[in-house]
Amino acid sequence: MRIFRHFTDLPPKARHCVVALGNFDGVHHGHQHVIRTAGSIAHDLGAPHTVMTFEPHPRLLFNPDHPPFRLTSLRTKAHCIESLGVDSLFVLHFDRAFSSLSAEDFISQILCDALAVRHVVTGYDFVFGHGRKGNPDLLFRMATEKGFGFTCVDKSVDPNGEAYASTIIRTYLENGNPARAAELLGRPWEIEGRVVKGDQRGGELGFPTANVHFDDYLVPAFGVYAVRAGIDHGAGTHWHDGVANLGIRPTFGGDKAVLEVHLFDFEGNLYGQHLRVAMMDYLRPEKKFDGIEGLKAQIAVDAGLAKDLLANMPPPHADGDMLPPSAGQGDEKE
Ligand code: RBF
Ligand code: MG
Repeated sequence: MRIFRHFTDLPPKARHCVVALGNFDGVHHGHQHVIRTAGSIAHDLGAPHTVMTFEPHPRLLFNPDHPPFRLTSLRTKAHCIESLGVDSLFVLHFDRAFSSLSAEDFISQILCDALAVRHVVTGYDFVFGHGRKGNPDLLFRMATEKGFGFTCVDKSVDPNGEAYASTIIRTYLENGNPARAAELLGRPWEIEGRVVKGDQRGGELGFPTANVHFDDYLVPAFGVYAVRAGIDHGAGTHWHDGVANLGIRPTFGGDKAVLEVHLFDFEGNLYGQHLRVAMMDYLRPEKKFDGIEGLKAQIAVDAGLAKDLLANMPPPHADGDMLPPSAGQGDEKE
């Protein structure tokens, strides 16, 4: 998959494409359905299958004080999109200047002039352009006028009747239910970040941890999680089972949230490396202990529980790809 950070001077191979358009934070089941719909149209037309997304998330520009809400880093987003068989990903920088472009100009200058799109696919609730005035109705109208195709993908619900939506997934994560979030995402939720230096206390406790930098992410429920930690290995990922604490470590009077991962059966130094931390299950809230001994004993219990839970879950894919699609996706309207 090629990643373009611009839309001018594109190689001819990337133009005349079918493009799925959206913010796609999470690349959840609903997003996957939009992107796959573009894929099957691209296949039928013999055209390149592309995705266009915006970074940083437009909401950040308009509400800079908004607490972090990101479900996927650009790295994870790109990785997920690539695993759907996409040929090119356009990542457009969303700044003030870009946000002042009207919906009509976005369609005519970017989609038509620069990309020469043959077909556009969006979700039913996608809005774009200055003042968020662009929507599927406008795309339908301008598609006829300009001579490209447009498909609007309806809302789809999971087998329990709940919509695939980023906001719902965020709420599950904030409430300590990563297992349910994973069902809506179509894969476990991951925090991906560089391993930074911690305060070295983990060794003393008998549970050395890798501290993962996670500034921009949504902050899920504080507490202890059963995790799978993935280390980049060439084109693939090596996975290790583990247990993690996400929180402020009240026992030591901390105030800044950190993610500390203890990997089972692993020895080595991870400083500076990228770690993918898939949150598989939530074990308990974080607690303030009276002393180190109580905390140590509790971590041993947590580790045992995490091992048992993980042993009963399907193994991760060695290539780090998403799980295959499942049923329950809605129909699209033309
Ligand atoms: N710190 C706390 O203050 N309260 C906890 O409940 C707590 N639970 C933990 C559970 C696990 C599995 C791990 C690995 C760490 C936990 N910690 C907790 C963090 C611990 O204090 C920290 O790893 C060391 O202080 C090293 O920074
Ligand atoms: Mg949505």
